[in-house]
Amino acid sequence: MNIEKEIFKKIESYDRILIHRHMRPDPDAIGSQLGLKEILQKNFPNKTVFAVGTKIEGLDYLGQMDVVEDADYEGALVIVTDTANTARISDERYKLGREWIKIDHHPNDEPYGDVVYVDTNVSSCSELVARIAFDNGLELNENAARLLYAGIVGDTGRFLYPSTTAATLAIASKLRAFDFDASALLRKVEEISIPVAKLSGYVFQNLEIDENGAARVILTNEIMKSFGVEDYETSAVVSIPGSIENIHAWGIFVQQPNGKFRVRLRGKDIPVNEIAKRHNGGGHPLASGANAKDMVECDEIYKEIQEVVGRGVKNELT
Ligand SMILES: [Mn+2]
Repeated sequence: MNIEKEIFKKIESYDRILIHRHMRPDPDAIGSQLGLKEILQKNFPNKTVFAVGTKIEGLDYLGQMDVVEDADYEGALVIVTDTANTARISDERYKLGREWIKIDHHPNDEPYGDVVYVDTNVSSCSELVARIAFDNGLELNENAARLLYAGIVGDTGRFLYPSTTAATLAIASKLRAFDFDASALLRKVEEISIPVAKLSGYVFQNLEIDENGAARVILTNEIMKSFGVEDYETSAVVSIPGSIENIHAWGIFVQQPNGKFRVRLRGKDIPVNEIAKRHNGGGHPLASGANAKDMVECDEIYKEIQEVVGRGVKNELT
């Protein structure tokens, strides 16, 4: 059976559907989750649909999570969007449903769920949800279009990254035809606070760049405290090195309250996800996350970035 048909068969057979997404959400996690919720509510008005997950810091303009009880999962269908592995699912109660479905665009290293629908060729999970909706003749409303558009904009860096295809733009165009203020939405997606603006200055000033174009910056607890910035706000500075000439790949090392480091790895044109996998993480070829227990491991990771960049640059030249 066609996988989309299989998903709709499941959706049709349940009265209650709970949609989860990943921890530390970004616009694509929220956009795909809440966009799907809007679409299901509009097209299946007799079903109860909830969006579940921890409070969404800084993304309130997209929407809110629902408050649910454990009992709501009884005999219910769970759908998880934009989440590569179960460890990253926000709110562990996803386990309480009767059946579950994975809808995602990350490499399918952990194919969890009764139905697994992963397409790594789309820019974002929001693009995938929109495509499913359009291809199956589902109706959208303004808010669903706004949410999915925000997700696509977020994951493509405003249509900058190579994951932006002709199909992405065709879907974005269909979404944009709905009556919402896309300009105001994009400004909101890109908006940063004054403390984060000042932290951005720090990143530009202190970025270590090697001769091949590998780069890193380390944001210790002390530095973040001095700027009055919380961990979740640092996502806004991750793309900064990508705007600098000759930089190919980089890492942003953010210390956590427990002293360990969360590492965001990015490549402009050189994959970094193998490095992430070696250090307790994973993700897309050009956008991954890893973990480092201390400064020694941070240095190891940076060395590995330097190696892949060095190799990449050399291959280009020979
Ligand atoms: Mn995504």
